[in-house]
Amino acid sequence: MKDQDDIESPFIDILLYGAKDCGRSSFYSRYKNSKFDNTIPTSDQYSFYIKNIVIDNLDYKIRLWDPCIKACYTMIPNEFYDLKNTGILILVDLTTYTIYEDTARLHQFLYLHEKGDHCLCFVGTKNDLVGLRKISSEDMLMIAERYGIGYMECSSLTGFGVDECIMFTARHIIDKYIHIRIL
Ligand SMILES: Nc1nc2c(ncn2[C@@H]2O[C@H](COP(=O)(O)OP(=O)(O)OP(=O)(O)O)[C@@H](O)[C@H]2O)c(=O)[nH]1
Ligand SMILES: [Mg+2]
Repeated sequence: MKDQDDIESPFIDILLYGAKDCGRSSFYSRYKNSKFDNTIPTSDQYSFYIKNIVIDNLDYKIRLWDPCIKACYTMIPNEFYDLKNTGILILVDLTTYTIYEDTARLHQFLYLHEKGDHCLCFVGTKNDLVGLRKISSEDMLMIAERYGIGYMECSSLTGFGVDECIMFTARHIIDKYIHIRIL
């Protein structure tokens, strides 16, 4: 029988979703390397990065996914759907009107996923670009409320909010899926 120390820490899988240039790879790189890289090319294949974290004295492995962009939207790898403890961060570039222009695709995406087994959260990106901002926090909060999911903001350039988005989602996943299985 395995003793407590041998039990492998569970994976928490978090995928970054969003339109081209919404800032997925910069978010990924900030979380991975704790710095901003403005030389990242368009993602043509998916990457993932694993970080060990401790939440409430328990060990977990965060696996962050940066999927590739196909045509003009994120292509979610099939492998992701076979996983158990998953969350999807829907990245919205606050310096464009994409969220208003692409509502059909967003509706379809949320329709496919809201009743699925993923925790969802909107994340407004590039919030350091105050002068270029097109969408206010209030507008984003209203959109998120309409869909019944959470909203956070971040900047991969300054680092503001990036770790918090991951921790918030990880806690949500732990409460929703992992605790339920343990009980
Ligand atoms: N000022 C600022 N620029 C950002 C931020 N995040 C990303 N960018 C810039 O926005 C552009 C797109 O960022 P990426 O991280 O490559 O976006 P992506 O969603 O991975 O793009 P694709 O893979 O091409 O779809 C790049 O020029 C980044 O330097 C941010 O937080 N602040
Ligand atoms: Mg990319």
